Amino acid sequence: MRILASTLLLLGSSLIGMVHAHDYQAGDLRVQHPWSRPLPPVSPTGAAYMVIENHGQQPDALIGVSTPIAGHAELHEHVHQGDLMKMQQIERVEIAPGERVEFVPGGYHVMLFDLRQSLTADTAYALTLEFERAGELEVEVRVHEQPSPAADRAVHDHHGQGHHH
Ligand SMILES: [Cu+2]
Repeated sequence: MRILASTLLLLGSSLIGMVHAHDYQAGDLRVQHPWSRPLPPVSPTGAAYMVIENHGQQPDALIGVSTPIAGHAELHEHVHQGDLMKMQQIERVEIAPGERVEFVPGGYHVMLFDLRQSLTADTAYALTLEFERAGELEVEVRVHEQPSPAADRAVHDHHGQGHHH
């Protein structure tokens, strides 16, 4: 009985942590679960991912990123060039009203250069997002392996299907 109770407590707090404690709001924008993959300490570069939703009536755009743990941070996208995938810097990422933009491995990402702190699993760092309308928002990026993509994606796909037919 005692084991069951503590298991439920643990499960409950981790769910709360995922759904509530790690979302950020700036005006009509919601930033969900910023995260980075752990990397070996020697790695000079890294990347950060998140989901940004625009719940307002006005378009907005992510136009800048910075963090104390990197000498330099850029917005990047992956583009296909024939059979090759390469990444390149972009000036801005538009977030239209009602839209959900995912920063994921192989897609949009925040690129970190000249890391001053290694991306060690179970640590976190501050990242400042600069939005055209909503202004600056500081979020905490958590370092861990890809967050249970199966469970996450199932929810998102279901969500998407409901809105796209
Ligand atoms: Cu990149």
